[in-house]
Amino acid sequence: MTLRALLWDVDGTLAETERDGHRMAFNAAFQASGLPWHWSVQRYGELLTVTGGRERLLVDMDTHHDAPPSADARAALAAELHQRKNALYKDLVESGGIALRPGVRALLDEAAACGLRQGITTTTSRVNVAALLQQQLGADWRERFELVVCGDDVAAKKPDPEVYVQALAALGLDAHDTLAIEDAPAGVAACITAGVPVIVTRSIYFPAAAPPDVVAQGPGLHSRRGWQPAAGQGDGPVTVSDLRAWHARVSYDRVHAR
Ligand code: XBP
Repeated sequence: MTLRALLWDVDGTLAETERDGHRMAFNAAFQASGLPWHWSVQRYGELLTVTGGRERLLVDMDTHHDAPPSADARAALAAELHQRKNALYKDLVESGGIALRPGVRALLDEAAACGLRQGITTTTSRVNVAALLQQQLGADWRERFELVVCGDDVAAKKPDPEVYVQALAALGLDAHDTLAIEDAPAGVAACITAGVPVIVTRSIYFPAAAPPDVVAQGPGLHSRRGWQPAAGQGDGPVTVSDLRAWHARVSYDRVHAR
């Protein structure tokens, strides 16, 4: 059991995309479509238990008396709004409105320099991942990642483990040789079901403690402070050596639990 690959979640983990990104774009799409709907910061937080933007729209429509009555018409409206939202989200990220979270870029670079394989494992749409990472990492962003498994690729989104199952198959690695970085309970649940060790970088919408079966959890990759178990010495950002130390604990615990 050696750490060979990092699997990165996107929304909330690489960047705080939800409150000031997807939510704003959804609201702009409602307005552009002439709908009087609006998702407050709080309401959007409630809706984040539903993964996938289109799925989120459909769940919310159940609360609107002015939503179309038939399932087919609702599906068509959700698809139209989602497409509109994604275009608006792209504009927003292309204007530089959403930055990578502090510490992310440094860890991406260090992991690459150390020869760790890296992949993206997300329930968001491919167009949204591409828009964000092209803006933040440059035109060659795709070369940094051996695989990008998105919401478009799976039949069932997180908390279903499919995104991780697909990633492991593509990498040809055992789950124990990887480490995922997630922020949300649905992502953590997907990892645990897939047997992928996971660390949690808490985010705006998911500030609460994660379940104890995660490998480590803390306030962000920008600082070693506040992580449980403790990261290495000093105030600097989380490094590959911290990831390796956390990962080694899992290996040790698994071997000694047998
Ligand atoms: C986050 C999600 C996504 C985004 C919106 O996924 O649940 O649905 O909120 O993206 P993850 P789409 O944390 O796995 O990156 O509108 O493209 O679905």
